[in-house]
Amino acid sequence: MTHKTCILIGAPVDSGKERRGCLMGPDAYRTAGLAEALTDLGHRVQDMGNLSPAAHTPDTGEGTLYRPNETIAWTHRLIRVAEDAMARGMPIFLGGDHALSLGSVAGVANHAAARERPQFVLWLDAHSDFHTPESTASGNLHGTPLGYVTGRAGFGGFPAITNPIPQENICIIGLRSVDAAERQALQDTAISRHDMREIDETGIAKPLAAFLDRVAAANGLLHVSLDVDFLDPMIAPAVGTTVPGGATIREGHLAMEMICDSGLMSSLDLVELNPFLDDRGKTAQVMVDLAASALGRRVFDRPT
Ligand code: 5AB
Ligand code: MN
Ligand code: MN
Ligand code: MN
Repeated sequence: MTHKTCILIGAPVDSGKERRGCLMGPDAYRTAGLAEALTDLGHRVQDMGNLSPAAHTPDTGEGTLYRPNETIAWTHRLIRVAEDAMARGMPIFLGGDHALSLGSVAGVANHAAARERPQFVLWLDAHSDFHTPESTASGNLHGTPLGYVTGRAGFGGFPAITNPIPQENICIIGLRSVDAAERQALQDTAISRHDMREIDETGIAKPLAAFLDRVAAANGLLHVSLDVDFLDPMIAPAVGTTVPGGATIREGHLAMEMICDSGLMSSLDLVELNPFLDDRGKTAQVMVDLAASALGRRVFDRPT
């Protein structure tokens, strides 16, 4: 693969849900050797360190949403950082919980629109994250990024979405926990959705290859958002929202290798790692290994 400038962006967002600990994620990825793994593959690596949210009024704890002001402030900050980083290389957002993707995805979409390229999003997650602040029952905004970036109503107070991601440009793989309100809202969308039953029946390669073909045919940019809970909790326990029956190591690596072979990935989120819940760093290591696979690591040189 061609060598990239990987821009590591520490985004210790921890406001997207009540259970704390995702703020330690960026340093866990560094400790597990992410920069070294990418450098060994021949990439240039720039680490921007850890960001903080824009200035904001402290959250009061009133209302149904958990820490909205802080998440809004992160969104402002990350949109700008994502736009800047896209002009310089391939941003890799080190989460932080999935609320960071309100900003990362909105920002990369702005960049794509300025370059007149269609933006595509691959969402690897047990959940669909398609809530709005009005539909969420938990009040946890890490369940809303796909709702936000597709331009759903109900995000008053958040930065306005200038370049919504078209529904047909989104593919979710790994689903096994979708709330009734999300299911209802997703029903009438063109978002491609692949649950674990489908993966069990047909394998992960089929829906992923079909999506990557669509991205390539449209000359699109591809943002990959990898939620730790896409993986089975047996191999990736360090996440607050474990759901049994997730992707295996083999499915995870196959997906990343196919993404690598496509040459399409232009930005990446590594989200929801909670090192406080990890088992001797094993989840951080799995996530680093998957990122390395997406950027060219091969355990075996296949004859062509
Ligand atoms: B994650 C749930 N749908 O809204 C909610 O981990 C879970 O970023 C959201 O995918 C999970 O609280 C958000 C029950
Ligand atoms: Mn998620
Ligand atoms: Mn999830
Ligand atoms: Mn989660």
